[in-house]
Amino acid sequence: MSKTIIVSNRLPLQINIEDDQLTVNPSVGGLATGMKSVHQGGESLWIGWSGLTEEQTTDEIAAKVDDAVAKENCAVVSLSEDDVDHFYYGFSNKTLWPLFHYFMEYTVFEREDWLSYQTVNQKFADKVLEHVEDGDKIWIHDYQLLLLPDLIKSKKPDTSIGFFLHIPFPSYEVFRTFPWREEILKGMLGADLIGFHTYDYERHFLSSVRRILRLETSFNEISYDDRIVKVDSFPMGIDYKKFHDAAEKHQQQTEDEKSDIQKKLDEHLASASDAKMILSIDRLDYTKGIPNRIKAFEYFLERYPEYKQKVRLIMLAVPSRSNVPQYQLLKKETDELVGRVNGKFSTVSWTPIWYFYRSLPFGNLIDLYASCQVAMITPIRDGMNLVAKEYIATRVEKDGVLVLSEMAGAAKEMNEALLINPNNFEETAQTLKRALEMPKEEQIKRNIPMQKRLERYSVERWAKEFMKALDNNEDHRVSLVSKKITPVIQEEIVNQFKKAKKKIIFLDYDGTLVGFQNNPLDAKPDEELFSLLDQIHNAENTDMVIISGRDKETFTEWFKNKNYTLITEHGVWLRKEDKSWTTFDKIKNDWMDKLRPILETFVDRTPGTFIEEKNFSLAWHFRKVDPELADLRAMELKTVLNSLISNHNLSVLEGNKVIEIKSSNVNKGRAANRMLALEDYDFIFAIGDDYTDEYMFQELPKSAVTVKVGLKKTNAKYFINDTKEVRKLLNNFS
Ligand code: GDG
Repeated sequence: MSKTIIVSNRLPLQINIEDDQLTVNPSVGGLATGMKSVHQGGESLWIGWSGLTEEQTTDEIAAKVDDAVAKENCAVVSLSEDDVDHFYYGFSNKTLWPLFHYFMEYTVFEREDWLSYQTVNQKFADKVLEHVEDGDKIWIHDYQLLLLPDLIKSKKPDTSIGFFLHIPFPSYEVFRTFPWREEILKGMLGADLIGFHTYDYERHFLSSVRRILRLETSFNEISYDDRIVKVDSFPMGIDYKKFHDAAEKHQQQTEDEKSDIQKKLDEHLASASDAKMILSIDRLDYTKGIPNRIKAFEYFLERYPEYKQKVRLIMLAVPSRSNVPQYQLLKKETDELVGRVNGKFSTVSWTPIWYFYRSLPFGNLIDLYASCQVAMITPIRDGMNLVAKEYIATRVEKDGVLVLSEMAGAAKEMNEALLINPNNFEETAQTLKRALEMPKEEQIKRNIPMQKRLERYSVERWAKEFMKALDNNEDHRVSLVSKKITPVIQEEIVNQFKKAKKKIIFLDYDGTLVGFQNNPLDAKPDEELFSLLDQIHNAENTDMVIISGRDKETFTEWFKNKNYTLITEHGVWLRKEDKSWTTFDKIKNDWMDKLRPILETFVDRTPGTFIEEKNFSLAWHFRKVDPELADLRAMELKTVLNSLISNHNLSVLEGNKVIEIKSSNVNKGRAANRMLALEDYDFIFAIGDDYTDEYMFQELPKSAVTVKVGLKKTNAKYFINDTKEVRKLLNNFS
C-alpha cells in the first residue's frame, strides 16, 4: 500500500539518553500536531534527524534509537557533529535564516557550510530513497532541505513531491545576492507543489524563478523540464480545539489547582482595579523584534506615565540556537534592556517587566495567554507566527487585544488585530495605549471573526489542503497537459504520414524551426534547416507551408531561392509556389496611425523594447527586457489596447515576448483552413510554439496531428521540448 513520507530536519520526537537509558516522547510542536492527520497508522513514515549526533551515540545506542523511533513510524537520518555545525548552525541558521528574513547584515556565505548543506541534503535523500516505493507521496518541510526535492526527483521522477517553506521567501532583490541562488531554486523545483504561508512569499518566489532561471510562469504554474510545478499559498493554522479547550478548563480551575505562575499573575491583577498585563512570547530570535518591543514599551511608559504601577510586560523568551554568535549577542542585548527598563522604572511594589528566559510547560503557556489583556506580537519579520493565533484561540470570553506586526505572515489573515510597523515606536506606543483602553465590546467584535477563522482553518485543515493540492497536481500532470512525443508516438505519426495519400505540413518559424535570437533578423535559416525544408518540400504528395507572424519582406529575402509556400503576418499574405504574393483578405489599416504613438510611449518607458511595423499589423517586442518589468508593461499595454480597440475589428495577440495588434479576422487558424479547402488532405500536421499557433491547433480538424514546442498549456495534442527535437522529428518526413 502506498504511503506518505514526511521529511523535516528534526523528527517530531524528544529523544533522551540518560545513563544509557533511552526515552522517546512525541513532541508537541505545531508541525507535529498539524501532521497528525497525515502521519498516522502504517501509511506514513517521518524521516528526520533525532537530535543526537553520531559522536553522542555508540552503534548499540543508535540501533536502539532506530528501533524506538520505528515504533513511532519514524526513521533517523544520522548526522555528525560536523554536519550539525556546518549544515544546521552554519548554512541553515547563519545563511538561509537571516537572508530569508531580510537580515542581510547577519548573513554569512561560507563555502564550507554550503558544501556541508549539500552533503546533508544528500544524506536525507539517501534515507528517503531507501524507503520510498512506487506510488508513495513525499512532503518535505522547510529551509534546511531546499535541495532535497530535486535530489529525490532526479532519482524517482514519478514520485509526487510537495515542499512547504515555513519562513518567508524574500523579494528577488534580496534573494539575488545569494551566491548559490540557481542551485537553491532548482533544488526546490524538484517538487511538484511548492507551498508558502502567504501570497507575497509565493510571488517573490515566482519572480526569482522567472528572473534567475528565466523560466516561464503562467499564473502560479512554472513550466520546468517536462513538468509543471505548481506554487500556492497555504497559511498554516493551529490546533484551535486544543488551545480553546485548555483555556476553558483553565477558567474552571480551583485556587488549589492553579500553578505558581498563575498565582503570581493573579496577584498582579489584584494589585489595582485597573492593573493589566501585556504578553510577549517568542523564541529568542533577532527576527522576533524583542529589543524593539522592550524599547517601545520603555517609550510607552515615558510617554504615558499614568500607566506606571499598573501595567506589566510579561516576557517569555525561549532559548534558541544559542551556539550562533548573533543569538548570544541578542541574549546579552535583551538582558541589558530588561535590566535598564526595570532599573529605571521599578518601585518597591512594581517591576515593569517580568522576564522568563526558558521554555515553559504547555499549562503555563495557557496561564499566560489566558491572563494577559493584551498580546504584543511584533516581529521584525516572521513567516507566519503561531503565537498570535494561539493567543486569540485561548480567549474564551472573546476579549483581549492582539497588537500584531504587519511583518508577520499572520497579519494577512488577522486584519481585526491592531496592526503596527514594529520599527515605529511612536505608533507602537500609541497602539499599546489604544489596546489597553479598548472597550470590551470592541475587543469582542474584533475577536469573533478571528476565532471563527482560526477554528475553520485549523492546522489539520492546512495539512489536508496541501495534500489535496498535491494529489490534484498529479492528476493535472496526466490529464491537462498534452502528451510528450515518445519514440512510439513518433513512429505512429511517421506511419500515418507514410500511408497518407495527400499531406500538408504547417510549420511555424520562430521558436519552432529556429531558436529565439535577441535580434529577430539573426534568426535566418541555416544550411541544415534549408536542407530539412527541401526534403519535406520535395516529399511526394506533400504540401509544406511555413506559417509565421513575420513580415513578408523578411521572408521574401530569406526564401528568395526557394519556392516554398509561405504564409506571413499570421495569415495576411500567401506566397504560392510561383513566388507571387497575394492577400487572403482585403484589410484596412488606417488604425495604425492611431495606435503607433501609444506603442512609442511604451518603447520610451521600457528600454530594450522596439516596434515592428508590418503591412497589416503592429508589434511591440520585449524579448530583451528584464522579465519582471516586461510582464508589468505587457499587462499595462494589453489593458490600454483592449480598452481602445473595441468596435474596431482589431485584436491584441500575445506571442512569445511580443504583443501584436492586428485585424481580428486574420489568424493562423483561418489561414490554415483556407489551405485545406484547396485539396483533400488525409494527413494534416501543424507545429508551433506560441499563442498565435493555438488558433491552428484549435481550428484544424480533430484528425490533425498538432504539436506544441515547449511544455505550456495548449490545445495541441502533443508537445516536444525544443527546436532541436523539432528538427529531429521533421527529419522523418521524406
Ligand atoms: C517557524 C516560523 C511559523 C513557544 N514558547 C513555548 C512554546 N512555544 C510554542 C508556541 C508556538 C511555537 O512554539 C512557536 O511558533 P511560531 O510560529 O510563533 O514561531 P517559530 O518557532 O519561529 O516557527 C514561523 C512557524 O515556523 C510555523 O510554520 O509560524 O513564522 O518562524 O506554537 O506555542 N511552547 C511551549 N512552551 C514554551 O515556552 N510548550
